[in-house]
Amino acid sequence: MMQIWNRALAALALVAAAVLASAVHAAPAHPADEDGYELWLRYRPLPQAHAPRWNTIVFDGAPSATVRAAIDELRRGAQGMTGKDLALGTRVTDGAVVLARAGKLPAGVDGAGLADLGREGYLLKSATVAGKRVTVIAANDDIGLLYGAFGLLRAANTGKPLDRLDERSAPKLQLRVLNHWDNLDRSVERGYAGQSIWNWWELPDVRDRRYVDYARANASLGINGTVLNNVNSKPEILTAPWIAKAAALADVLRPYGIKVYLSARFSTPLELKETKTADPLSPEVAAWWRNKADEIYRAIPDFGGFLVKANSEGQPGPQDYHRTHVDGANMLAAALAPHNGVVMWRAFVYAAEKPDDRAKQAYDEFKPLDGKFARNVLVQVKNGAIDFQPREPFHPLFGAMPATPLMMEFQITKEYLGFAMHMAYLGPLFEETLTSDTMRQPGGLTVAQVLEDAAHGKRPTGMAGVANVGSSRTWSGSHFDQANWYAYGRFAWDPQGSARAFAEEWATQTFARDPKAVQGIVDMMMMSREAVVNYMTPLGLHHLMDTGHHHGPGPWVDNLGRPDWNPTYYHKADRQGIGFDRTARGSNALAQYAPALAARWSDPRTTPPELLLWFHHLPWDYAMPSGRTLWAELVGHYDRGVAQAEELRTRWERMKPFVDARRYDEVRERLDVQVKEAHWWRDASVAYFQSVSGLALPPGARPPARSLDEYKAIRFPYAPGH
Ligand code: BDP
Repeated sequence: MMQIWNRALAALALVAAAVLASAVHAAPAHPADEDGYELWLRYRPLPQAHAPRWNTIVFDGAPSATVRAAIDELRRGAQGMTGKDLALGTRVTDGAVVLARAGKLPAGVDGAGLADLGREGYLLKSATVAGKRVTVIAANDDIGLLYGAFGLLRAANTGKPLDRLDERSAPKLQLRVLNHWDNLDRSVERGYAGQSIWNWWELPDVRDRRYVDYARANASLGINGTVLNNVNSKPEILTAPWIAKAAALADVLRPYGIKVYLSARFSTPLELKETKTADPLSPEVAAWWRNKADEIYRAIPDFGGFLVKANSEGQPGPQDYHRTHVDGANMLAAALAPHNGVVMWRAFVYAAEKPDDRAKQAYDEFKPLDGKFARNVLVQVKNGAIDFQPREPFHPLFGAMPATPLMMEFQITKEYLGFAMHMAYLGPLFEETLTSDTMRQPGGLTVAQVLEDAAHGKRPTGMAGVANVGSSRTWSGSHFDQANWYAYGRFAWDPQGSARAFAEEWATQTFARDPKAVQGIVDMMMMSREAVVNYMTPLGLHHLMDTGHHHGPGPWVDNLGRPDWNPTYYHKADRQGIGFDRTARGSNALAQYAPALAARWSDPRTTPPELLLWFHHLPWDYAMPSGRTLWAELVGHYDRGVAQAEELRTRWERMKPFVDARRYDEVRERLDVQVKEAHWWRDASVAYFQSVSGLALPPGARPPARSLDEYKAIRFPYAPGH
């Protein structure tokens, strides 16, 4: 009996083994689990046909730390993509990657145009040198070689033909900067990715290896500056212990071409009790800042400069002494000028005491100051006139201060677009702003052109992005939020780039090279921001988020200390209609735009529907181009947003075969949250606007799941980032 059993079991085991074996052969190899730490710098094996045939890295001379970083990255990339290490050499062989500074190009390699590419630009060329097939990375400076190395790895990683390379690239903006809103206690204002990556307590002695990976990621995009601390700054950051900490970070970041900047609190000397005032015109104060700058530059010889939030949201500034932004900025600029440092002076100012439309205040304060700032001051302007909303028209200051360098400020961390929980690829938002025509010049003048300042080549240019980087293993709090860091960096390099192209690069490098996967993921990314606009703030509505933490809907909030913090201030919904009248009949914010544009947007019929309620207060039964009433259209947008969130989840399910189980599940979990919260946003908003309009729901529209009072009662006492 026993034997029979044994034989039966053995036979069963054989069958099972055979089934298992065939299953193993039949199933596609599923990618191994990943945690996202490698970002887009994943160098996975390439199929033979596309794999680079590199075997040596040739560099003539003693490599600097920057060249060593380039060599290390090329070796890392080659190892990952081909399984082979690259030898270092000085003689050109078949399959060599030649790193060459201008003047040291191998004979026969055409370096035409290199001189025009500046310090940071590079050429990538397939060439034949002394009968050997080589790949040349050429640049005027070592940092260009590092950027070129990353460019070459990106080309390989995204399947570009490597035997016909002929690429030239140079950044169109000079300062490409991340703004960390990181506090000295390691919390992060509007941070949804854990703590600050700067471990201030352990610095300067302990230098987390992660700082190097941060530097690599930024250098791979061409980001060349980082403001280490929050714009809501503390005086201590400018004291000796913190300067030493910043200097340690600067040492780590320097080989990667990244300069360190600090946010300076305007009242620092006064608060440290080292002066009796912070008045920018006081000689004592100016001398204090000069000495401070000298002290910083002794520790950090290539220190970038100061970012300043002054007279904004309660921060101190020159106006406390009846001085102007120019007085304040130029005083700091004078302290930095001997060291070639810059001041990035923020135009994000508004005051509750002013009864005027908040959207107008930055323009009103800054436009008259055009041309008065010192040469090393950039005025840093948010993309829109309110505050990083899911959609805003471009800020009217762009194009309106032709004699002042304007620097763009985007927010990469998604304070108003679902934190790190909702998928919202910001590429289309960046692109929409950058391609907007300010109409300030015959033939057009886009925001990107204003930033590039083509007409005045000699002045500094730049772009800032409020970072979404933290201590989270994924860096950005979620896998897809990494794409926003990526796209920001690529747009800072080329403000005329394309959101879709950047998404394709990112998805290919980050997730999978299969064209079906890339197409599927990119399509999701490209629809995701509009989905958020639809279920949060459609048709030009804005700032409807709940108080303080800005998580979830709060269109009913009307009890805050300042009127311009209340959502009711922004939507102005009543029994008759909805929207902010910014035409001549209302706040006339439209007059801040070029006349031709103001004329176009002053008529609701010629205002793009996506900006309609930003500029117009309209009756609920206003007839939309679709033939529906405004009310029906509004509810329709909320419904579409919910459907799009659901669509994102369905599309992700189709990506399952292409993505490792861990990242698949982690994204999927968040998409479940997004669907749930899209419903919440839609239902709470519809319930509220219905209570105001008193209108019945359009035919077929689903009634909100809960009562308005239930939505109003929801609280989030420990929401992150606040
Ligand atoms: C708002 C944020 C606030 C920032 C402010 C700013 O809610 O935390 O301090 O912008 O940019 O969006 O200064």
